Amino acid sequence: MRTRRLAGAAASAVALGLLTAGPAMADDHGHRWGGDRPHGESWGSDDRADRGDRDRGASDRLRVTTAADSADTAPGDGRCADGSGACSLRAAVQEANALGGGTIELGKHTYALTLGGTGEDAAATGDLDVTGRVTIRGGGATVDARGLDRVFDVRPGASLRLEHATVTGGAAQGTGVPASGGGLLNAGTLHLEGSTVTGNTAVRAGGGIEASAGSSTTVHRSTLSDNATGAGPGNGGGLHLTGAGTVTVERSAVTGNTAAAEGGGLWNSADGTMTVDRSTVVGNAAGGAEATNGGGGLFNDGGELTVRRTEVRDNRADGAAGSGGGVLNDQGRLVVERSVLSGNSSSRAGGGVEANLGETVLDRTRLTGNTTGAAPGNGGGLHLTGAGTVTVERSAVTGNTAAAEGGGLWNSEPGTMTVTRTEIRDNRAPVGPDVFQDGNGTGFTVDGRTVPANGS
Ligand SMILES: [Ca+2]
Ligand SMILES: [Ca+2]
Repeated sequence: MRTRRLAGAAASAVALGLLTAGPAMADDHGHRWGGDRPHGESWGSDDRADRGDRDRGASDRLRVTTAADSADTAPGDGRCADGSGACSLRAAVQEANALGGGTIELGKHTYALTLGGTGEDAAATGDLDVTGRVTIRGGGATVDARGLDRVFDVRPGASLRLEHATVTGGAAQGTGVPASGGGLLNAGTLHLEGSTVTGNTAVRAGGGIEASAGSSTTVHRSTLSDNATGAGPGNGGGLHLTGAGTVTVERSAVTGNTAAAEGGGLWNSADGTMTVDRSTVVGNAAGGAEATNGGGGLFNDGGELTVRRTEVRDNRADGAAGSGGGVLNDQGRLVVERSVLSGNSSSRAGGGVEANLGETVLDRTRLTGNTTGAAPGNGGGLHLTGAGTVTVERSAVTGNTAAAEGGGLWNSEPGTMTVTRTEIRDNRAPVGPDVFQDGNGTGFTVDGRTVPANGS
């Protein structure tokens, strides 16, 4: 098998030569993450939270008694009370802030924000500004900003732990930071537990969540769905990170979010560290028209992005030259492990993954059924632009389609693409159905054999 020449029959030779690597990856993969689908699990209470709350004692517990939106009459007096003596969510946040922190308990109701006034940072009007260490036990509550402002604003140095609540109806408007984070803006520490951020919008970035420089954000057993960014510039439909910060998305679902430019689901910054583990990133879309726009599911703007035991499916980079239907790694480091990227699509290149320079690693990952359209349509599974490096090991590249070249994998002329122990078969393209080497490049090897240039 290994003595066969690739030229002219690259597809079949590669496919046959690599079949031996397939079963190990498939078994490993199926075993590792089959039981971790977020939607299959109930939102059980978090043991750590329960312990921490008990330790704090009851004095800082604030039980909300009205769904009305009203301000606390005297923040810091130890009483959560509006003018009528009731404890509203806003009054509880104000009181907790004034005390340095506290635990707020909601009921299974809708708490609508009705006190308008954006740009105020003490929770008196507009969004609910968190300036202390606050835990909100949602108990199935919905907090709806009804479009008057975003919902929560976690200020620098503050922390918010939001459990079992839905955040919706938020709108971040204007320009710059105020136009970011439709549902939540986090400049401190944010932990979402068993919560849903859905139906929020931001003009600039972070339709669901904007994580500011220096922040730490954890999304655990939670859902980011149907959030959107507008066109200013429109990055990170579900979540966007600006500057240095960390974002961890675990056992969560990122679905149906849209970004006008980049990162329909999630967008990572040049100085950011983002990890997505045991999650689903499904049905998101990014509409940017440039070749470096896109990343329907995820966009990495030069930072560190790790995707592990995660399903990235049916995402779209549908702008004119949009690339990276599943993921676009723009000059950063992307590691995808034990994951599945399937059914993603792009207009220009990289139906599954577009790598623009940078370093991209796919390990024990299945790239299947991805497509790239006719603009020009290269690299149905994965496409590398420029002098980057791509490593694919113990993986499968099957059933992907490109309108022009490289149905499975497409390597640029100066690129280095190293593929080992990977099953490559049943991909389709007019030229190089499984693999394609552009120009006179010699950097594309499959199990040590150089893929001949098809583009020369
Ligand atoms: Ca008070
Ligand atoms: Ca406010």
